[in-house]
Amino acid sequence: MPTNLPPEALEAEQRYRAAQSVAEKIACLEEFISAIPKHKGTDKLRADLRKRLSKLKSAAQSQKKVSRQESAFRIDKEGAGQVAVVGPANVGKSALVAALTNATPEVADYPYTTWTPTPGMMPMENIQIQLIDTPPLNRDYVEPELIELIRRSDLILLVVDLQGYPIQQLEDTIALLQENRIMPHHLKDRYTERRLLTFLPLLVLVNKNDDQSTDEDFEVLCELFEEAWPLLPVSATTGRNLERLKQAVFERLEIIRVYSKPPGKEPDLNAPFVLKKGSTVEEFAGKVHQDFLEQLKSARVWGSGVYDGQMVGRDHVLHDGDVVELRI
Ligand SMILES: Nc1nc2c(ncn2[C@@H]2O[C@H](COP(=O)(O)OP(=O)(O)O)[C@@H](O)[C@H]2O)c(=O)[nH]1
Ligand SMILES: [Mg+2]
Repeated sequence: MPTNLPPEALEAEQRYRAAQSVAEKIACLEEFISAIPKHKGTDKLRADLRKRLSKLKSAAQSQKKVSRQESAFRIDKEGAGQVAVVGPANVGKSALVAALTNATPEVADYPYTTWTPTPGMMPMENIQIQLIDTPPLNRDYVEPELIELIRRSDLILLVVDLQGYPIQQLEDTIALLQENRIMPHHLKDRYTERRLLTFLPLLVLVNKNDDQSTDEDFEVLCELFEEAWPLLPVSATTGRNLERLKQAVFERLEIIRVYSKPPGKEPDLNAPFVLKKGSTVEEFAGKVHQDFLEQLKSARVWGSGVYDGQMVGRDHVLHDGDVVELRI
């Protein structure tokens, strides 16, 4: 670095070196470059600094792209499944996510406490399922990013308030989802033209069923809706039926847990591999390791529908709780 730079250039250089953010660095570097006198002795320095400037600018560009992807509504899937907890305001979505997961979304008795989605992990026996607390779904304004979040999820938990207007809440929310081409999976047969539709399993949580005093209200709701919708009465406040809720979520995700057993050793029953229901030995092998998938010679299974340690082929269908020994 030539030492014969004018003081304003040296000052600009110092500011550039002290800059914290990329944007600040770019601004200071531009200032620094323009403060350097243009002559042969500074040609190389100016060329080097301009190169650095263009690198910084492209870094800033890609940072922008990344932050667009990192919208609060884009939540990476974690655990055995991603479950969107949706519904109108004040029905107890945040309270349920707080009661079931490690997350601490704000719960309050006025509407619109929740503006951005909050994910949390719900333990279910030996696996973890991701629940996402979401802002209220209502007709005044439907946030397109919220619809896309729901569309990407594996299961919808539609929450209604038994002490409020559960019938209306259920009908309105279903209508809103359907208008956005998100359809309950159990009604798939009704649709012949399915190309633009997303079918998702759905479970209705009838929240604020705190104790026996509201059971009758739930019975009424059942008479109206039981045939059309799977309803589960719960209470975030008293914890009523939350264990049943976890089981129901696991079942509706249609997943199975399969354990890998190294030859001559015991399987690790705390570390299941999670697969879609109906998965085969081959698909399990692919989950365990690419090498197993390619070089699988034989497999033995302990579990449902087989005798202990039975040899099976690649297309043998596995069940929840099966133990598999892969050999290559
Ligand atoms: N009695 C009763 N109140 C609840 C229950 N769950 C939530 N609440 C209350 O309902 C209000 C709204 O809850 P919140 O979780 O913020 O609703 P959200 O807008 O759907 O997220 C709060 O005052 C909660 O304390 C419940 O199971 N029983
Ligand atoms: Mg909320």
